[in-house]
Amino acid sequence: MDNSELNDIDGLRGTAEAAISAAADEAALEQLRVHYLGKKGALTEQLKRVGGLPPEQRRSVGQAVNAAKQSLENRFRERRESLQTESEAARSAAEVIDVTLPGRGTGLGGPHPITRTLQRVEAIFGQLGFGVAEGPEIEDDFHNFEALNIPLDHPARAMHDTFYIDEHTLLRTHTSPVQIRYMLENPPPLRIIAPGRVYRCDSDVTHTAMFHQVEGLAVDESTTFADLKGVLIHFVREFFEADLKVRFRPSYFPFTEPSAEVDISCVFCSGEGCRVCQRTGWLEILGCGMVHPEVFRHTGVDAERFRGYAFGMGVERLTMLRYGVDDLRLFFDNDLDMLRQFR
Ligand code: 2U9
Repeated sequence: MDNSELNDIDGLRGTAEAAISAAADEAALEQLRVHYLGKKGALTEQLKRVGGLPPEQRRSVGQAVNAAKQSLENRFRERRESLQTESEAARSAAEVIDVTLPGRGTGLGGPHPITRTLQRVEAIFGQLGFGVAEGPEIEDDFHNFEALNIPLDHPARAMHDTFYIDEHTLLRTHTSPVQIRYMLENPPPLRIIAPGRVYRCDSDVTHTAMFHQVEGLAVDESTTFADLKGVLIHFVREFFEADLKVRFRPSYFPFTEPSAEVDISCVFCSGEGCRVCQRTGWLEILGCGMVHPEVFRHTGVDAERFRGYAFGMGVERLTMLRYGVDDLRLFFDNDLDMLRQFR
């Protein structure tokens, strides 16, 4: 028997095995497979030649080619599997998350300055026994005006610059309708504050069409103007954390009688007189009074038996005075450099 055919096959197999072991990746391996085992591959060509050999050689050469083919196929499969394992390992090594690395920063936000003021006001009155009441921002004529002793022909209607939705429906111009609703549903004694958004069709440098108010209402059998003074003086000193002077000036509101406006000694110049207080030494910060009997009549409260006081203040103004913000519009621009200062 001629051994040269068998030697050729062994040689081919040896070269192929070395190349398989050296293949760097799956693509290179696939190229090798085509080269040796593909339709026109080296080993395939050998197999095709078997038929042309002398009969006594066919069997042994055929068996040798088939054995080589079988063995190379196994080598290819093993090498492919190990290359896949390697590349999988490399990929997961690259994806590893180092949980010990410092974080990127969480970008914590904070409450808006108006929210902070509302929280302070609610906390101070909360300690005095006032609950928080809320109501709709879209109101009707009765709750926003009529029940507050502001009839249709009252000049105060014009002062309110109302946004009307239709003849009887409007955006509330103050939070007073909240107290009206509360009195209609709850018998006295009562002590509530009503914080929230209000709307007036009026905007310039010192007015925005939407702003915030906190109003308060206390009704009991023996409530007096002296109680009102005590509560408000306590409130402003707590709110500004200063031993401010407070004065009550007679004023007029349709829903209170008597009525007063409250000034505090200027928080910027301690009453010396400066640009903010227009050299007066005083800053006006709220309005108040004893609930008008007409308001009690509209809400079913016995005005012979009960009396009450009420007050109202603008939240933007309180916030500007407490934090020294000199432009109202800064509250509504949502500029992060501004807001971050309140974190
Ligand atoms: C009821 C009865 C009486 C609420 C009051 C004021 C005085 C007042 C202004 C302050 C600045 C509004 O934000 S502002 O423009 N408010 O001066 N508010 S007494 O009186 C009421 C409320 C509800 C049932």
